[in-house]
Amino acid sequence: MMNNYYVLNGPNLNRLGKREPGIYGNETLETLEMRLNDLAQKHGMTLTFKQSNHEGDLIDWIHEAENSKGIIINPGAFTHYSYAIRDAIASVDVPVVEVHMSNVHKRESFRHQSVISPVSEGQIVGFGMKSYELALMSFL
Ligand code: DHK
Repeated sequence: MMNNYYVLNGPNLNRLGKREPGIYGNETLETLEMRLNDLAQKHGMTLTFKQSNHEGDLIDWIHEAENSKGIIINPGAFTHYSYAIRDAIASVDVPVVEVHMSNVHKRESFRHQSVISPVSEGQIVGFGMKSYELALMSFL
């Protein structure tokens, strides 16, 4: 696949729609994937979607994405402390954009730190599902 990008979602993002709707909204992960597919199609991009609640799965998919054009990742709470995910990103030569639905800087102080940002092209936070669409657009 020539113009393929990975969209990786970490722990608890399978709960979108049910999980803390005041923070994460009412829409599901399936809706997010449909929205992103629509946008990708308009720009001749294809997407590979993955979600896991397990750190090792995310690491394996980062390695697997090494031949893709880019990775959009929301590592969930792993963002704040997973050196293993950070090192997996550093181990592949693929641009990575970190996204968060909520504005992590407005929330608890443990969410203010990202160990992922130093190995990412950029970080988009606070725009709900639009954070992912903006991340996809950053690859144009
Ligand atoms: C998602 C999570 O699961 C949290 O652990 C992060 C992020 C924030 C989000 O806003 O998408 O702290």
